[in-house]
Amino acid sequence: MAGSWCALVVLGLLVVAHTYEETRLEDVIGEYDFRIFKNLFVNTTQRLLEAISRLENTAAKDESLAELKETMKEISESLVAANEAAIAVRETVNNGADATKNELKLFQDQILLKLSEVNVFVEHKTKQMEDQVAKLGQMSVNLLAGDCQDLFDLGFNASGVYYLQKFGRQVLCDMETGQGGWLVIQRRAKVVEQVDFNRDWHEYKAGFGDLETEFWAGNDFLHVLTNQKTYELHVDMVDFEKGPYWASYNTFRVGSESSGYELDIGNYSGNATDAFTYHHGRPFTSYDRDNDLYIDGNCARYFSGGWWYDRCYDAHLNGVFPVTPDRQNASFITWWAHEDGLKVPLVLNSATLRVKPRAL
Ligand SMILES: [Ca+2]
Repeated sequence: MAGSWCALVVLGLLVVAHTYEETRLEDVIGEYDFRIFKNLFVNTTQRLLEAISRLENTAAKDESLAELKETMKEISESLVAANEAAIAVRETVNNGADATKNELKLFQDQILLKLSEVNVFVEHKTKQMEDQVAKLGQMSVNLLAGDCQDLFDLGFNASGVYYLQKFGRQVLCDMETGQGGWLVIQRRAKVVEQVDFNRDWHEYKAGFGDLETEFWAGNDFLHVLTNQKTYELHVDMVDFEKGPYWASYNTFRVGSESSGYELDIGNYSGNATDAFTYHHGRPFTSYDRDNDLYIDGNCARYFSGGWWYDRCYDAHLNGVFPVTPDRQNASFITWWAHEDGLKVPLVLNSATLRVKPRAL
């Protein structure tokens, strides 16, 4: 539509020129000057038309940016040339009769008005194209975003749910804690509608729950996610009596399904005691797939919830919330801590696991 409008404007310019050609301009400024002016004018409008047509047809992709800039340069030159032509005509007849001068002044004003309209259109079009190119540029980078850190680096600094095109899935990003760029892989909270974490192998493989409340990101995703770069893991927990605790691991990687999603975890720091390293090297166990080291049974059946059980756990963040928290019964969502030389369980009201690429 904009292209048609513009073509009309240019056609209008040609009509104006043609009208003057048939009336008095030629007589006033002389046939020679008029021919020079007319050629210049027709040539200029023709170049404008071509440039605008190219602008309309330019595919909005990265490599078109150079072409777009070249087109804009041509249009800009055309506008300058058209204006110079008009000034030249006025100067040619500067000594003519007042009536003629007025007529030419009117003609030049018309040209300038039309040209300014074309200029506005071209500016608008340029802005539109630049926006498109910028958007496409961002999209193509977005396609490569493999985690929340990548998104953060692209300028997405608000926490919330994002779509990772690379994996075709939504993820929850924490862009505020620490330096931001955290991808939340698990969340437990006491909410009105608790998510059941007592799931089978395939459900843990695919992931389940609600990113807004409680969820497990999925073992397949954990595998591909944590094998892109070297990731660190941060655990936030809140004990029902003692308040918040944290544990950080400089290494966190999950193996492929053929390894049983074997856990590679290490280099603890925090205030919660290192309970997770106990699970290093263990494959995942769900109630329907026993990969644990407990000979007499399946840890996921005993304690509910899939996990990297050993014999059975020091940390178990996929367990159930006790109806009444009780430190004597650590069969629930638990993290074993050492306090005052004693091994005591933290009994949790909430837990969050989040990862980000380890800083170099
Ligand atoms: Ca077993």
